[in-house]
Amino acid sequence: MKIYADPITVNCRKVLAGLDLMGVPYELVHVDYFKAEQKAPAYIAINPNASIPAMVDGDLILWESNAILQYAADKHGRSAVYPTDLKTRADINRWLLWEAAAWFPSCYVYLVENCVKPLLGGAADPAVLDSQAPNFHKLAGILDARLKAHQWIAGTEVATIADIAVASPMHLHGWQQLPLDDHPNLRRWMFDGVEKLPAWQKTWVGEGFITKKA
Ligand SMILES: N[C@@H](CCC(=O)N[C@@H](CS)C(=O)NCC(=O)O)C(=O)O
Repeated sequence: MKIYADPITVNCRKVLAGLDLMGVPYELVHVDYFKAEQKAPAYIAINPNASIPAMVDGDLILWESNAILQYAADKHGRSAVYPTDLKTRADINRWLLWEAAAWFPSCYVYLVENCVKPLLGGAADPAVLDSQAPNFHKLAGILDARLKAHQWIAGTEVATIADIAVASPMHLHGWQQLPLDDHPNLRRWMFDGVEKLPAWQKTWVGEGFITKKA
């Protein structure tokens, strides 16, 4: 299984951490995001969206990070991290869709304003952050309520691909300056749960979008 990715990005870290969580081997093909290699014709032939990540496994080409995790877990029978019982699976699928459709776009605003813009020599626009804040708190409140009753998102004994997927858009939460103070269960899950997972630590990304600790 080849994974085309740049480990610094949200959706690439998601796939790499998820594959590590499930213990599935892969070959990383580095696509340099800041060199815009995702826009090169050779890569667009794999992923016409010109976005990363993408996966090639034999004759199967797959893009969409959550679809890659679902496929890898099913192919390798990793039912602990992607349970097969009907209701738990439906619940996890729901959180994966919610992450892609609602959570990632909201967290991404903070990533762009507080990380990417300053890194490129610009400055965050407070008006953009202010206008996103109500939506962010609505979504974070939904997640916080779920985590009040559960250690992990899907109510399982161990972390699942739902935890990795939903944590990924906030992977640089400090640098993103995500307003997490009002969401204690979300904080506990992220700080004492996800960030303690070896799979998460192995795919560490720090301020400046660096992937190696000094
Ligand atoms: N829904 C897609 C989103 C992929 C995506 O947006 N990837 C970003 C990096 S996290 C990207 O490559 N964006 C293209 C660009 O900024 O040029 C997925 O989950 O795979």
